[in-house]
Amino acid sequence: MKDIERAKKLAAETGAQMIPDRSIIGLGTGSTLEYAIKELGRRIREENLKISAVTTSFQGQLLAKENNIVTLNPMNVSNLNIAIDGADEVDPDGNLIKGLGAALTKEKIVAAMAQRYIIVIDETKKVTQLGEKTPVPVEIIPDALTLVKCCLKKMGGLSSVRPDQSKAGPVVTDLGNLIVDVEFGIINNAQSLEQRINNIPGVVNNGLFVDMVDEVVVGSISDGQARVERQTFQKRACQI
Ligand code: A5P
Repeated sequence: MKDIERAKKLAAETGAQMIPDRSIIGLGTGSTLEYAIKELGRRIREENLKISAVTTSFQGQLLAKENNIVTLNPMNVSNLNIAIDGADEVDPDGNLIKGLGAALTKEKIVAAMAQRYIIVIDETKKVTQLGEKTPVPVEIIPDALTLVKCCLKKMGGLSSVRPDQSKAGPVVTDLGNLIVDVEFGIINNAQSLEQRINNIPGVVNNGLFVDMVDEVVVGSISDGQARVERQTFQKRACQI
């Protein structure tokens, strides 16, 4: 296994071990979360853990099923004890860019429902400022494409519709929408940008997650040794 995969797996398994028994949890999406869900499956088998989960994508739903995790309809859940997810960029304040897996809207709903929100990443996801490596993914209703691109341009963002790698045409999200990836360069005020993007008619939500995280678990490999570091933050954003 490559070092980066070992680092992801270590962070994900550490995060999954932080899930308490008898909790209702939120499960994010992506390759790091896949390791976390498998580790939860192991704990259910070996430790007889009793948990149920709200998932954020078809991928998560399928993985939960394969790993004997009971899934719940989020409409029937008022809040979650804890949620765990990956991220594409994490800044020193615990703010995130998410959505390279196109599941950002459901991921943000789950993050807002969770009493504790844990992010698991390998060290390549750490940045000094958001926007260093990753564009901001924005989920939009297809009819609004022209309007949204125009508004984003006025805000200094260069947008492109995300193409699907396996079919001709764009990625269509699990919610039936499009993803526009927007290059803003370095982002100096993520909170204001998150709100301004969400004010554009036709935008469902965007991949900036500001002041939502309680803890980031970072896996790294150095000199062949696997390490894990945990950082905690003061969450301020909405929570139910
Ligand atoms: C899904 O929409 C994303 O927000 C993922 O959480 C994020 O892209 C991290 O994915 P990986 O763990 O695959 O890097």
